[in-house]
Amino acid sequence: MALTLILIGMVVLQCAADCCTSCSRCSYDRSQCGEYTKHGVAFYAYISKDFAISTASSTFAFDVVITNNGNGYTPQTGIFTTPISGVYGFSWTMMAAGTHIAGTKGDYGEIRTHIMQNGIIKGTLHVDTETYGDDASSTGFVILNLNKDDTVKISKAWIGEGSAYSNEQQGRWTFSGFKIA
Ligand SMILES: [Ca+2]
Repeated sequence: MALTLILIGMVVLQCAADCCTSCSRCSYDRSQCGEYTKHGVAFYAYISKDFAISTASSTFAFDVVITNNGNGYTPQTGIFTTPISGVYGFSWTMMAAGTHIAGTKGDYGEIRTHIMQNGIIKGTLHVDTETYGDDASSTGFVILNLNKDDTVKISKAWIGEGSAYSNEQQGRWTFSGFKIA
């Protein structure tokens, strides 16, 4: 009897876990799937300060987290790890500076970025300014089919030059995403 109850309990627990990613496998109450169904999967983060583009690491770590429902985004690495399979939208914004605000010299801000799914390029943005006081900004949006544990990140695609703004006055670098369906 006890063994039967344990086995039933294990099946129910397994069923609950599966139903957060594949509800067709059992008739479990999805309200028990916790935050995935209560608040969806959605994140928004930005970079906290201006920086020299040439010294930026290969993956941008958007260090200030405003929203992180489902805890898919990790600010220390800049990587979103898909908590539940589905269709997702992602947006990112970058801002090149027409000043040397981060201590750079020579040409003003220029940078190209890729949005990567599991290391594969899914989108590209490029900004460039050559004139003092003339800034450049660009925003991209992509829709991706993601499996659980797929990773999405913003990568530096080229060494770049000059400074980047990320502040309250001139604008910020941002990275956001959300589950559509
Ligand atoms: Ca430039």
